[in-house]
Amino acid sequence: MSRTEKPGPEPLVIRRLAFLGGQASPGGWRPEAVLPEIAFSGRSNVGKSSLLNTLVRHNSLARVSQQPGKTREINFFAVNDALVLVDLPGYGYARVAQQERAKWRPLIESYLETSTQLRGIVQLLDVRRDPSPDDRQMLEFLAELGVPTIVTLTKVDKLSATRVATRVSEITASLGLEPVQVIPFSAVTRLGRDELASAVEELVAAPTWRQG
Ligand SMILES: Nc1nc2c(ncn2[C@@H]2O[C@H](COP(=O)(O)OP(=O)(O)O)[C@@H](O)[C@H]2O)c(=O)[nH]1
Ligand SMILES: [Mg+2]
Repeated sequence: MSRTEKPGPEPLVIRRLAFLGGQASPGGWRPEAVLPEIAFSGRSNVGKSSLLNTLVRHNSLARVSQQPGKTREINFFAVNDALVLVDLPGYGYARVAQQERAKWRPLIESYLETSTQLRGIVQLLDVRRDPSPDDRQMLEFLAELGVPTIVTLTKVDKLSATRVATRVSEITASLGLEPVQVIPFSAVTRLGRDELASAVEELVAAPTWRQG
């Protein structure tokens, strides 16, 4: 994956978008798994809805939440009848009742363990914050599963370019990631949109990582 922007057609041109529905519980309804799926994960308020909307150039695909922790279902969106973007529930929001918090982990884990069409995960982290224990647990879980993972560092417009570069190196090193796995992103300036779109296309095109 190249970091430099290449001239040419933009990656992942969106011709058709459709909301397929939501999954509320492990083993509950979910759309038929026929298209490759890319899932998006991160703590509440990290900027996941904003990133999804920026990725598909659509202002209200995923609702930008005024109430963090409110979206507790897994939402499925078909793109171009070719792939499905999977919006996992935001986790780890302190003000969400313990009972609610106990629900997201089994839901997310069962999705990740059983989705036959899953091709990769985009894990979101706020560029300004150190990864939380929940973030680290999620990344460890993904590493154990062996699912290809891209990390986007969100809200980079809130820091100077110099500070962003420092934070990108710090977070990449502290999580033991490869630099090509990490994409700085801003829903405000759209920085990183095309790089993320290319990464998503590559994940979709790659053969499945699941063993037999
Ligand atoms: N400055 C800035 N604010 C952002 C960015 N992405 C999200 N936000 C803000 O962060 C808050 C949470 O965003 P949202 O997309 O709802 O996060 P979610 O809970 O992870 O879906 C909202 O107030 C957004 O406007 C970004 O790239 N830059
Ligand atoms: Mg959201």
